[in-house]
Amino acid sequence: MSARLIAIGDIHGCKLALDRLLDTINPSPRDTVVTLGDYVDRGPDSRGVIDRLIQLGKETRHIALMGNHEEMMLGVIRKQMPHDMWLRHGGVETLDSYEFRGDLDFLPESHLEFFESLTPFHEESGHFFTHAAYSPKIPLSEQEAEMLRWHSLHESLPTRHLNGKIAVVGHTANKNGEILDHGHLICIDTYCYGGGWLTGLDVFSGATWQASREGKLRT
Ligand SMILES: [Mn+2]
Repeated sequence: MSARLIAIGDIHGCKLALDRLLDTINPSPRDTVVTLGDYVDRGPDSRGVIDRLIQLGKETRHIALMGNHEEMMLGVIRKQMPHDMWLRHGGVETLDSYEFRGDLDFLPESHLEFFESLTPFHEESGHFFTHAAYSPKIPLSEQEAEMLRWHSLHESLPTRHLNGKIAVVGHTANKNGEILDHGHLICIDTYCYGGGWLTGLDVFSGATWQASREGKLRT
């Protein structure tokens, strides 16, 4: 089997969905899996999701992007941001999953290492990957965090990036559960925590996999 380049959308604590998706995709050491960020918050088991992603890095080549939710959480842990915005956006569920008792030091060392290793974008062959969006006329290495991690496609849809490659992003939830494909830009946030699906996409073959928050595969 030839190596695959697989993107996985916004997980948001949906561990059962992630388990089912990875069991089905069954990535090999020769495959690459790019997770697009927003691993934590809103869903029930952020801690379990991070455990599984750390394990994934031992099974395949795993590229883990940072989402705006990891940015918020790290901002609070590093005391660089007030906590209220994070808590309003699902941080309470993350703290519950870590059995938070009031100490900001709640992350296990391996998890802190994982969060600190997250990357802002990934570029490979004819594709590039960001959490949310990008500025089409600015090189990827010079993009603002605001565009990479916060920009909603409902506000505006970027035109093709100057690198000519196809963008694969998450962040803007497609609440109907379907992948949004504009040709030059594909959004695979299909609203898993809210009743849609967690989506995996092999960008070379176009193969897709989807699993629900309860861990049921879409057939
Ligand atoms: Mn997001």
